[in-house]
Order: sequence, then C-alpha cells, then structure tokens
Amino acid sequence: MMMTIKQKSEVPTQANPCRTLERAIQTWQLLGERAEPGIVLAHVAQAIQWNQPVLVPVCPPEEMLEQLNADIVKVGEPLENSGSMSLRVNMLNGEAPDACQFPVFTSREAMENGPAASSMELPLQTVVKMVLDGDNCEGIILNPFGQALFLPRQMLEPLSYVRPSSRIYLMEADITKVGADAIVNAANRTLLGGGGVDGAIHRAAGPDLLAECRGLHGCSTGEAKVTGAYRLNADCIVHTVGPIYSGSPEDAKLLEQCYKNSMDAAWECNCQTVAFPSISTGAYGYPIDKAAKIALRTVRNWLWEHPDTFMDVYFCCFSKADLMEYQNAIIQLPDVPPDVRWTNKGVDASEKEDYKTAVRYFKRAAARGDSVALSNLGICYNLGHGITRDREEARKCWVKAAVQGDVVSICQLGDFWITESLENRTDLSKAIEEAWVFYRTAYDLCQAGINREDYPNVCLRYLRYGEGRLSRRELAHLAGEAVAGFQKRLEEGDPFAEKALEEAKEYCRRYCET
Ligand code: AR6
Repeated sequence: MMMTIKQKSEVPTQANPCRTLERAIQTWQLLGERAEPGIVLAHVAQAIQWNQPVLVPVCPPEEMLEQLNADIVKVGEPLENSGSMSLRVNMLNGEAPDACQFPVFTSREAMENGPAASSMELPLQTVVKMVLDGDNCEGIILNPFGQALFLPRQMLEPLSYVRPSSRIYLMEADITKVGADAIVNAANRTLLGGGGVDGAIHRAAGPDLLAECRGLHGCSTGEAKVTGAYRLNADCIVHTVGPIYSGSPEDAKLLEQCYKNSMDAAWECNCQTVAFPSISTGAYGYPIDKAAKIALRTVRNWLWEHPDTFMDVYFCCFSKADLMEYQNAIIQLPDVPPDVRWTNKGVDASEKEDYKTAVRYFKRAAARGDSVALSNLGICYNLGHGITRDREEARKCWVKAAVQGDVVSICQLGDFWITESLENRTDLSKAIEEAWVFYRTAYDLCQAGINREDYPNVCLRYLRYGEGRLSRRELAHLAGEAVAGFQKRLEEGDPFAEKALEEAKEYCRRYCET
C-alpha cells in the first residue's frame, strides 16, 4: 500500500504518545485468558478521539535514502518527511491472500522490541482513515512485537464515536507488574518503605523512590502523597497510609479517606488508569470482606461524583481468595447511581402527571450531569410542566445532554429550530435545513448502535422532513421501522405512542404502497 504522507507539522507533539493505552495493553496481556478486551478498547477509543500520535514503520524511498546523512540518521530512527515525498508503510501480511494489516506502535520502546525499522509519527485518526479508505487492509495491529492487539477495521468506526466511561476491574495480579498511570501504595506513616506491597513497590521502582520519599516527611493515616514512578510502568505512585485495624468505627472512615484521597491525587495528576492494592488488609489486619466493601463503595461513589471523568480503576488482589472477597463485595453494591434513581423517580412522577415532583427529581439528577434527566428537564421547561415555561432554559438542558450523545435531546434541538421559525414567522426552509443536521446526527448515532432507544422518533423526524432528501425506498423503510417501533411501545404501555403510531402509519400508506 502506497500513501502520500503529509508534512509532520500536523502531528501534535507529546512526550509519551499513547502511554495510557500501552499500559492498558500491558495489563490486558498480564491477565491472559481471563482478560476482558474492554480494558483496552475504551483507551483505543480515547486515543482515536484525542487523535494521539502513534509510530508507523515506513520504508523510505531510494531517493530519500540518498539524501540522508548516514552519520545523523540511522535505520530505526524516526524520519522527518520534509516534502510531499511518498513513504511506503511497512504493512504486515493479513489473514486473507493479498490483504494486509496496518502496524502501529504506541511508543519507541514498543517498537524497539522488534527488528529496527524507520518510522514516522502519524495522528491516529489519519491511520484509521487510511485503513478505512484502503481496500485490502484488514485492520490495525497495535504493538506487533510482543503485546500485539488486532483491531479489525469494522471496529474502528464505532470506536471513534463511543464515549468511553469509567469502569472498575477486579483482578488477581501483582501490582508491580500491572500497567497503570497511577499505582497506589499501601505505605506506613514514615513513607520510608516496609514489607508487603510497600516493599514490593520500592524494590520494583528502585532506590530513587526512597530518596524522593525522604523529602516528603511522612504522611498521616488516610492521607495520600504523590511521587514519581521510576522503574514502574506508571506516571506516578500515590502513597497512602491505611488504618491499623482496631475494630472502632473510625477505621472505616480512615480507610474510606485513603481511597478517596488517592482517587483525588490520581485525578489531579491527569491519570486515566489507577491500580489499587487491598489497603490495610495485610500487616494492618483489616478484615478483607469489610475492607473490600469500603474500597469498592468509595471508588464507585467517586466515579459517580465525577461523571465527566474517564478513569479506569484496577483492584489488584494478591491471591485468588482475596479476589473472591472483592467479587462478593462488588455484587452487593447497588448498581445504579443515585442520579439514575432520581431520574427514574422523575419519570414515574411525570407519567402520573405530577410534574412538580418530576421537575424536582430531574433537577437533582441534572445538576450531576445525568443526560436523561437533562433531556426530560428540557421537555418540562419547553412545555411549562411543573415549572415556568422557558424555551431558552430548555435549549440549554438539551445542549448539555446532546454533547453526551443523548438522541432525544439531539432531536429536540432540531425541533427547536422549526418551532422558533414557526413562532417568529422566519424562513421555514432554512430552519428545516438547520434541524436536518441534528436529525442526521441522531440517526447516525442510532445506526451505530450507540443509543437506539429513541429510534422510532428519529425515523419520524426523517419522514417529516426527508421528502426530497431521501429516496422513496429509504422513506418506505423508515416508515416500516417507525410503525414497528411505536407498535412495540404501545404494547409496553407508553401513553404517547398512539398518536405517533398513527402518524407513522400515514407515512406507511404514502410510501409503502406501490
Ligand atoms: N501486589 C498486590 N498486592 C500485594 C502485593 C503485590 N506485589 N504484595 C502484597 N500485597 P500490606 P497493609 C497485598 O501488608 O495491610 C507494610 O510493611 C497483601 O496480600 O502490604 O496496608 C507497610 O510499610 C494484602 O492483601 O499492607 C506498612 O507498614 C495487601 O497487599 C504496612 O505494611 C496489603 O497488605 C501496611 O499494611
């Protein structure tokens, strides 16, 4: 495959491109057969969306080799492409004959695990585009030497849409072998090292860690302090001091503080992956069943309180028995965040037409960024249900939900243009043009399977304004989809489905009959 690569200037510079991703791959590999690919995929999505630079092996053309000064540039070093010269990407053979796979490296170190090759930095979005545009490329192979991860081309497009969300992973692992942006250490108040996980971390990080720790002058129980990670594959080490178990209620509070302060510290260091050991459950004697509940509850609440943050948390259990304690504890946690409970209460109240109560719940959940609550609150503002009618407030709510991919709100924003135009008697065709952009976005999100809940309504919008934009066949298909969708809703008892079903059937009569 031959490609003309543009000037390097469009590549953002960063010291450690894709480091978080590389660490996620390391952890995924460490876990072997038990590993869920989700541990990596969310970070691939993030790397694509942030357009991280990656390294791609290339063969320089003859004319370029002649110009290179062999004393300065050696094979295996990144090449500066100074003009519009064509570089050939060193493709790997694919599964099918004549097919290829696009090799991509997340760092120089990852590249140096194999035979030397010249390389070039490219933004990941460019690589994805090259794979999707090429006819014979099966996908991307990440870090082919050692930690290879194959991403089939069909997966690449959805990955550039999905909004990665934080998750908790439980694993049986030695924390010093895990790749994470922040590694948490269960230290003591001197911060000068010790046994257990503390000793293991100091041994793996090397003596410079102790030198830095000396300058910190200790740490109180429940607090957290940050150092560099030295030889560990991490950006930082968060040292926290757990309580020595005494059986008093104070223990639980201090242990909770350890997790909360460690999460805050990792977040302040811009970490996207954090690995915890089971704090206080070794030398400090905290019963692991009790400690696991506190650990998981605290971290989960922290994640719920930071809905806009993407942070994966690994709980590294040192034995199978410890892992089972964590698995037991995690299933006992409520799995719905308080926002969702408030949103559901709001929906129940609005179905009973108790709009004042509904608005109260929606406002509570919306204040924490819950997209469904924001969408519903927008509808209440728009209709003056349980609150003074305020179209501008409605629009603001929908914008906040739309950026989270909420399809209902995206459609509402489209409708907003049309209603405004009708109310103010401005050019309607222009307003439909604006609205269409929103409807198309909503439709694409449904098609990509990101949020299909409101698909029948999206079809209805397409039907209302699609004449002249879509073929008769497409309109007939949409009408069928809308009828099926609203029929199902009606059967499920949705009081609003009846009117919409009538409208959809009308389109069916118009477009489906030959
Ligand atoms: N990776 C993951 N977990 C580990 C590892 C490892 N490499 N090594 C041990 N664990 P502890 P504490 C587990 O005693 O109770 C130190 O001397 C271990 O099985 O390390 O908070 C400090 O300097 C247990 O489940 O920490 C303090 O003086 C968990 O890590 C004191 O111990 C915690 O055990 C702190 O005691």
